[in-house]
Amino acid sequence: MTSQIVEASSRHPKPDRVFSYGTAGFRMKAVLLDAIIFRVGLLAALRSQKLNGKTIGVMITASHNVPEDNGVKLIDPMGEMLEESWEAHAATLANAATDEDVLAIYSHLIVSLKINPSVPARVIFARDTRESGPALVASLVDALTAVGADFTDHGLLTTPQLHYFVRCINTQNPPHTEAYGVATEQGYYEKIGNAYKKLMQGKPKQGTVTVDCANGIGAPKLKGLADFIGKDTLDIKIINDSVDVYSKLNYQCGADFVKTQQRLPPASQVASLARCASLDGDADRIVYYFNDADGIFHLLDGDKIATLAASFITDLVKAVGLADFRIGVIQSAYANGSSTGYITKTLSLPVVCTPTGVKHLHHAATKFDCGVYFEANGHGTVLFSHSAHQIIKSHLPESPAQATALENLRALVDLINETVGDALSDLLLVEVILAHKGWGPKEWDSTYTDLPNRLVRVEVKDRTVFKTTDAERRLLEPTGVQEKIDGLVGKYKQGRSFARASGTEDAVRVYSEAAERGEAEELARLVADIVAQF
Ligand code: G16
Repeated sequence: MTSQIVEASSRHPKPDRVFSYGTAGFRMKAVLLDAIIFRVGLLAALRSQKLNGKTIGVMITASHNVPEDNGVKLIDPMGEMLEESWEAHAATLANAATDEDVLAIYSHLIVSLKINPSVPARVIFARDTRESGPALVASLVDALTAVGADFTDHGLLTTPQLHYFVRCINTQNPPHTEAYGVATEQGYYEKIGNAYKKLMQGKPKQGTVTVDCANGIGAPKLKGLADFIGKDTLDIKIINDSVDVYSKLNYQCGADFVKTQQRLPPASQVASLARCASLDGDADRIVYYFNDADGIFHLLDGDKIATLAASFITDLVKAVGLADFRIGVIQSAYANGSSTGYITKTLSLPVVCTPTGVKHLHHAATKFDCGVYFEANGHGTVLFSHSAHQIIKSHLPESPAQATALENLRALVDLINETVGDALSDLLLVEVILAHKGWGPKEWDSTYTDLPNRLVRVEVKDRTVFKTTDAERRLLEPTGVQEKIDGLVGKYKQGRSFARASGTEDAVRVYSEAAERGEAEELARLVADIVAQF
């Protein structure tokens, strides 16, 4: 096998640069990725062998990035992101200078991680709709073939669908007692679609929801889900579904566009107060929004989804009669200050702040019976702990009202994709909650008022010089920069601002909020000016 690895590796020469495993795996211009994908294939096989042949997922996507980019993320057996300690192994392999070095590092990992190379490796993979996808799949297959791994190509899937498949496969046999579902697209549609139908029984129609699919993989998959559910229960209009025109992916549309531009995607033609939502390129993020009667745009972002879900679950758990059930909300530094205040003061729930990246939020959410985690950009889900699952499954209701609430809670657990943020599952979750509360987007929006905020992308010479602390809310380096930001922030009422290097794009992100829109804009501009000097 050793000669196969060197020979196969020689077909995937490494460009002369340093690669790092970022917020969501490796992500860059697709033309640079061939060698990385090959080496990630080697690592996926090792990861599976280390975990005794459990199935590992490899998703080829660059999510919200521009069409010319691509990327790769690894999925661990329960559908969660790759364990953090292995990110360093991924980076070491990715940066091996020669084909012989690739083999040497691969062999070293077998020894140092005590991997039994005779254990069969099992890997499944999928990709989003990008033009560069098929060639990168070929690089991955080359690696998996070289090491004799057992693999399945699932073609085009959303990222969360692949996460779901991985968990289904790894939980289908004993000793697992909680099979997650059937590892097919039909199985996915049935699990979340049936749960949605159950939760919508007897609820009045809410009018059409218009969903912008960012011209990505979410479009055909949402159509599949909507067809399964049926028009009578899910009244949906899909826009931006041109998956065959590669250049349109995420262009003037999608969750990232709407969140950063704070306006409707141009293709969206909707009446005032109509519910709208946007997915991103691999359908793991969603934001809602609407135009009010005066034509003013209102964003219902990840914070608003988190607060909606947390308040609904709190009420449902009370209605079921579950005592001592700990619900918590996990956010990142981008969470609007008003949302954090609303969660702690109005909902009386604890809030945890972690660095950016769902891998961090997901981990923190596991510490609660029910952890609701969302990044403001719309990436998130809800987790129920193992014991919460058991309690919900075995609880005996003491009244008809408790029995109904319990049925709803059980259906809600099925509706939610607990492996990772899933725009399709989150869309149905929001639709269910609004229907149960009898709310339109205006009522939802009025729960609290966001502080005016601004998110700016700043291109710099070298983003790696920006080092942060305190869940990325403060800069340690370059020296002196944080003091300058503090000096500016102090001048604005309710001012807050931070800068951090993106882990998915070659840029630094600056976030600011303040009591007045003009002030939030000005603060962001001034901080961006400081950052741009590096
Ligand atoms: C990825 C991560 C998210 C993160 C986003 C932006 O999203 O999964 O957790 O918020 O990148 O990260 P950064 O600010 O470091 O660029 P996606 O949807 O692009 O996979």
